[in-house]
Amino acid sequence: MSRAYTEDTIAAISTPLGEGGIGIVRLSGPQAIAIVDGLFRSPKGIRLRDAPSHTIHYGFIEAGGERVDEVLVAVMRAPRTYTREDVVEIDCHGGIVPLRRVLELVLAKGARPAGPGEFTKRAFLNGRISIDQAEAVLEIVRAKTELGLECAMQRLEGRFSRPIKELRERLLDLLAGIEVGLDFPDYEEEALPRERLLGELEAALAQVEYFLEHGRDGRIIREGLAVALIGRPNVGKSTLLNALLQEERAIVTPFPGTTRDRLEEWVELEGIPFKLIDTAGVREVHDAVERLGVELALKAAEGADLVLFLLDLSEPLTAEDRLIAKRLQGKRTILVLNKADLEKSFSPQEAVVALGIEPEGVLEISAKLGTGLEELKGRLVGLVWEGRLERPEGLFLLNIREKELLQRAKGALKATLADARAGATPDLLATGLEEALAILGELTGENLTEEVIDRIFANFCVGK
Ligand SMILES: Nc1nc2c(ncn2[C@@H]2O[C@H](COP(=O)(O)OP(=O)(O)OP(=O)(O)O)[C@@H](O)[C@H]2O)c(=O)[nH]1
Ligand SMILES: [Mg+2]
Repeated sequence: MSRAYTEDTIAAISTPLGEGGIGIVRLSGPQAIAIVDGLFRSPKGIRLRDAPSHTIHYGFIEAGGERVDEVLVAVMRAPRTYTREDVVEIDCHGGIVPLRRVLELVLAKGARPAGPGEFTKRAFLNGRISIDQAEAVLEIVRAKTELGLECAMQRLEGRFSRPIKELRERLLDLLAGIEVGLDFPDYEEEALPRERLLGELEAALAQVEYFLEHGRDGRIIREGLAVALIGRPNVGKSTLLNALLQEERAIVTPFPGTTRDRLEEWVELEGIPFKLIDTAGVREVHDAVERLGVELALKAAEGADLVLFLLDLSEPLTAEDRLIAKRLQGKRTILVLNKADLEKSFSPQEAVVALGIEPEGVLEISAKLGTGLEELKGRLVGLVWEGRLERPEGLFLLNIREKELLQRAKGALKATLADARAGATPDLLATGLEEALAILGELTGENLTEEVIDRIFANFCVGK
């Protein structure tokens, strides 16, 4: 599979553009060293083609006798490189214009512009990393939070692919055992005792289920938990948003109907990203624009993972509060009683009874003074972990593709186990196991089709 990819040499600017334009032009492929050698002049007369692997050289990129940029060039020879091919990195210092010019020059000398993620794709195709490690590279590039980054790093280290590979090995052994039984029916009992077959299948199923279970929070860690702030006008939604963000992000006024549009902001609590959504106050309205805002607010509530339903403690409950309570039926909700710094008009119990809701929790806060906020934050974090006091290191970030494959692997293993229990023929068991193996092979990248590979790498940016 790797041969086609080692024929040409690719090049790209590997650092984000902008900010002074200092950056790296990276090349990978059999011509990488020769191409750069043709453009590089060292004051000491060093030729890159003679340079030992993993050395850095100071000099200039020149074209037509003219200096284009002052550079440091790193020479890394296959196979101990990112792509397992010859890799050259030109560290440019002159800014964006010379950086572009250097790239043009290496392209003119025969390199081809790299596609998105093509360096990482080569690392994968040349067997240096597994597909989930490649995806981890992508995740690291995009990681929004510390925890997301940590999980991505763990994947890069093979935390997920290694146990799947081991599982595959064990199933391959099992299949071999079954096939011995197929080829030599007389030895079947010796080759693979029934208890071992059942035990192995059960263990494999349990492991796949473990991955599904512990990968469940992957989306939350990567994308954040969406929390909508809902309430009638003037209860203090925007004030609470600002207090949680610790900045004046949303406009707050004493007048009802201040927020017209939904506003999204990210806040990180104990490493978990929360997407806070401030919304327009919900009330009976006649103005078309405002009605739109109200509908948007209720839509935000529907789409959110959790709703903070705000009430104003300083005023009696209103028809609007009841209307909102009705619309929030069945939604995971924390009831937030705001303005606790003022004289209270009702108790938490009274509110719950009057509104007829079953919230995950009821908290009294003062968004204005900041009291009760720590408890609210603790509640948010606690809900994410849902009492399964699993440490973050125990989690796997699963993307949709992996989840789907795990589900399918689970189905195949379950069916095979049921067959085995029912005393199915070795033939049938072998077919079931082969199916599970093929699915697991897709997970580790051993069985990926060209199309899937291209789709995965298309998500990368050029230069990675
Ligand atoms: N005393 C007191 N006043 C508060 C508190 N929180 C908010 N307020 C005040 O209540 C008023 C409305 O606050 P906002 O945050 O704009 O309320 P909102 O729910 O976003 O209102 P809309 O955007 O109109 O729906 C402002 O005058 C705030 O200063 C609080 O905890 N205590
Ligand atoms: Mg507001």
